[in-house]
Amino acid sequence: MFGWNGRLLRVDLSRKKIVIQKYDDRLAGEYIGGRGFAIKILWDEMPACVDPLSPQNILIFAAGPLTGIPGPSTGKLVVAAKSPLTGGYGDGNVGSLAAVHLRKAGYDAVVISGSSDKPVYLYIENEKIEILNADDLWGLDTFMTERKLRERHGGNLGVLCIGPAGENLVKFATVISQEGRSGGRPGMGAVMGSKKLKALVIKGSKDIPLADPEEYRRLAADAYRAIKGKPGYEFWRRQGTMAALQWAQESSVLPAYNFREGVFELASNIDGYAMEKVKIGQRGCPLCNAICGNLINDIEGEIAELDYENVALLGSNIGLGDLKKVAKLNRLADMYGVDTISVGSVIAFAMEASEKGLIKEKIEWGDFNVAERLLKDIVYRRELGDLLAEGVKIASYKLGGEKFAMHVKGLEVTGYDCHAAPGMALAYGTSPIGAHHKDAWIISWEIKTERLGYTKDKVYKLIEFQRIRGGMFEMLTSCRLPWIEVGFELEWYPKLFKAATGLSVTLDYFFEAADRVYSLIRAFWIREKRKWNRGMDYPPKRWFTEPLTKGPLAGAKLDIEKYDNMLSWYYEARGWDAKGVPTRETLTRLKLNFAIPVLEKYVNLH
Ligand code: PTT
Ligand code: SF4
Repeated sequence: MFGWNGRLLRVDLSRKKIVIQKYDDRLAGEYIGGRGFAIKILWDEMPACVDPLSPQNILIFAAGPLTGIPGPSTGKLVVAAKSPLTGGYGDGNVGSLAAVHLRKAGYDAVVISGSSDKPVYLYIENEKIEILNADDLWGLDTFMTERKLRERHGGNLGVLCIGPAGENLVKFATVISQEGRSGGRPGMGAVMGSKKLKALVIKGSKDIPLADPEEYRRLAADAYRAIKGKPGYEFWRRQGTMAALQWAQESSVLPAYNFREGVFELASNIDGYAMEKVKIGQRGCPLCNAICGNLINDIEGEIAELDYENVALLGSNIGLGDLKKVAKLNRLADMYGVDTISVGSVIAFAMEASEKGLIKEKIEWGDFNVAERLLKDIVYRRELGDLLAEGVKIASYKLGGEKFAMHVKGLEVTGYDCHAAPGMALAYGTSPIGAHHKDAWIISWEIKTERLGYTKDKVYKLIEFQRIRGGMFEMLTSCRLPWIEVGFELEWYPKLFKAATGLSVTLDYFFEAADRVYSLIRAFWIREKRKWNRGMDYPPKRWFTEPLTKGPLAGAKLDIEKYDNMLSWYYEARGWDAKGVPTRETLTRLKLNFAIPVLEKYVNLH
């Protein structure tokens, strides 16, 4: 086997048992890596309907066959588990030296089951695997944790860790690396916390087996050059994802005031150009030559890293138009290990709930001090923060306000308002983890084409994006931004894949595996929820019921019947029935026959 290491590292924290396991070639051939490995392992090994915060949940860190091999943006891995926020499949993609070291240590994934009774961290150095005491790390923020572990074990290694949010089981706690890379929005940090696992420290020194190392090196060097030569490269290095803010404002899709509006009167204070004026540096993931994390000094003079989503959700969406204050909220989220998008969304929800009298406390839009206090109260589960730490869906059940609870399947919506973007609304509705744009950021294409149309073309384009982004990139675990943002062609990936694995494939190979993974993730949701209906694939009510009142698209809202039509076309194109359940024919075609007897228990399979 080339490209893949062919080994999984299994750690049972309850029994303190460590096993290095060779896996079947078919797992690599049919599921490739990353998200593909994660869903297959969860399906096969996690008992149905377990509490996501119980020892029976399985936490997986999975890389792909290109991960860690010097080549464009291969320094990332997928972290996955059953989500405590949604109760369905959850994952995230985090850039980290840990991804590189995991592969150099000779593993493609770490599979963690059980839970420890005392705080521990996992130390992996090639074949030396230890479960070490973490009493002195418990309670520390993620910056401090990583610094301490580096002091203890040396600098040349990778760390993935949680902060107090993960320890306190905040449902949208994430896993953090390198003081600013964050992954696992649907509460992967809380799953780690429930296992009392503070960190993974990974140090690898082996060569990753390559089918044609010379060819790989040549291709990778050409590929890096190709990225650098793209016309958009220089601007990307200047602004990174922050360039999206001005575009979002001009396109009326910038979330403002809990997604009530798509424009924000103070947008120019927090956009990419405002950021450039105070930018002090850049940070990024390993093995990337298009690094995109923008560093500025926050309101306290501390270094903070900014991305579009963070600024949209902790800025315009809570009515805050001061970049240095937004940067402080962003830094705190990274330090405590909590997702910026969900925390911004629950704060916005609290502001609107206060405005509407659902909670007594006066919480004004744009009030930085209250936002900061709420963020800390969420992390430490104090007072109202304890409820908000459950996510916007549960908070709205308890407080009222379901009409303005901005989530899909329990995961809070990322940075794109969809009052006037039906294709993006469908992307959120059908994303396999809840309202995330990572699988299909169709909105830019949609705005350039027939923006307000509810067309079959849009549905097909959406599936094409899901195959590329949610499929190929999440299985390879390579960063998709050089492709979508800088114009690095997709055709490079089968070439790099061949030099790494020796397998000659076309892009269709990745897309077929993507379809398999999408249908298996859907089967997982049905198994865990024990029922399914099309309502699960709907975006938040607000976009159908309350039109935009500001900006050039004032008056726009989604049409529910037309959305429902698009959803039917989507199901048909995926080979799912009218309720969104994969049919027997689809499951058989995608080599998922093993899911048929399981699904038959819960739904009427067609
Ligand atoms: C991703 C989500 C995003 S999407 C952002 S900003 W973005 C937020 N970033 C957070 C953060 O920062 N700190 C924090 N405490 N919480 C955060 N939550 C939010 O998490 C990230 C980049 C970005 S920046 C994007 S688009 C791309 N995402 C990729 C992806 O999903 N897959 C892939 N193959 N490549 C990707 N490349 C880009 O990576 P989640 P990162 Mg992220 C500070 O994790 O759970 O998927 O949510 O990983 O290493 O930080 O890189 O405008
Ligand atoms: Fe990381 Fe940005 Fe590079 Fe992607 S483009 S690998 S997110 S630094």
